Parts: sequence; structure tokens; C-alpha cells
Amino acid sequence: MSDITLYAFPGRTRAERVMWVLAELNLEYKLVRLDLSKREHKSEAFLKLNSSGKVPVLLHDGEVYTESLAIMEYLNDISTTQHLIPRQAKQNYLFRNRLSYGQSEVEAYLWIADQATRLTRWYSWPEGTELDCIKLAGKNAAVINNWLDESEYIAGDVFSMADIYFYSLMTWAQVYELGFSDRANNYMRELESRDAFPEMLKTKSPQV
Ligand SMILES: N[C@@H](CCC(=O)N[C@@H](CS)C(=O)NCC(=O)O)C(=O)O
Repeated sequence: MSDITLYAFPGRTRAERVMWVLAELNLEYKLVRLDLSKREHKSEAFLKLNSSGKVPVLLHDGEVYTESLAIMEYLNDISTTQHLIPRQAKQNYLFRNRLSYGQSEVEAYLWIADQATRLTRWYSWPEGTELDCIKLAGKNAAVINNWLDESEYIAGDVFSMADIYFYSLMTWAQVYELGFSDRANNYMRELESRDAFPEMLKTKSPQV
């Protein structure tokens, strides 16, 4: 039996995306919540696992895996039962298209908006950066409404890892009061009703 450990923080972070994937794939794991106040993520021991001192970090049979999306795809690869990434070429293209868009056109702006607001202790951005980022993230988030008008899920008509990723982005966008269509809000409620949905993701507390 494989041995999986996931490192996260006590609050909501990018680690919950990974937890959701682990639950969907029925993979058992041990969860280690690092103590942020003690800066355990910058300890010598943790920096040996991830030199950037960030979560999520996954250990699988003694090997280290970092970067939330790469970890999610890796877990899909090692699963012998369910699959959350479409294999057929055109569906797989759509899946990758959504992930790529989410990373470069939505998450990038949300992350800089976070850095320019609640993370100013560590990051320094020129005045106005937050508003510019929120405007761009909002414009791009509107594209999500269009996708959901055309298909049941983010990357077509089958639930995939892209839905897990976009749920995480959409709740993050809501921290900045970016609105979604009724259809998009219903889609989020449907995802929340999945058995594997981690309750933690419903909290609107910001990502660290
Ligand atoms: N691109 C990385 C980002 C990881 C990241 O920024 N994690 C945050 C928590 S969501 C973190 O560990 N922050 C602590 C720090 O930057 O010191 C991923 O997707 O895994």
C-alpha cells in the first residue's frame, strides 16, 4: 500500500485542491498542518522538502512532489481506479486549455492582488496594483460564465480535475467580490454536493 503525506496550513490554501483530488480518487493520506505562527514552512526541515517554503507538498513513498496542479495530475496518474483527466485528445485539449487559462489569466491576477493587499508584509507592489489585478481577474472570470453557459462542467460535460481547480479559483475570486452568473453559482453548489467535496473549501477565508 502506498504511503502519502500532504503538508498544508491550518487555514484555506492551495492544499485543499489536492485534498479534494485525493478524496475523489479514494486515496488515503496523512495530513500535516504546519504551524504558520511558528513559521514551520520556513524551517530547515521543511525547506529541504520544498526550497520555496510553500504548501502544498506531497510525499509519496518517500519522494517529494510540489506545485498544486502538478501534484493533482500526479495523483491522477498513480490512481488505478478513477480518473479525473480526460484521455481522448480533443477532450484532453479542452481540459488543458482551461487549466492554462485559469493559471495565467485568473490565478496570476488573484495572487498578485493578494500580495498587494493582505501580504504587504512580504511583498511590495505599486499603489493601484490591487485594483488593476481585480479588474483583469474580473474580466477573465467572466469567461467562466460563458463556458458554463455552454457545458455542464468547466471542460465539457464530464466532471474533471479542472472543476476542482476552477472551484478553488472562483471562491478565491469571490474574496474580491467578483460576481458570477446564477448558472455559475448553481454549478458551484452542485460541486459542493459531491461526496468528496472538502467542507473546508466552503470557507471564504483567504488563501495564504
Ligand atoms: N504555485 C504554487 C503556489 C504555492 C503557494 O504560494 N502556497 C502558499 C499557500 S496557498 C504558501 O505556501 N505561502 C507561504 C509563503 O509563500 O511563504 C502551488 O500552486 O502550489
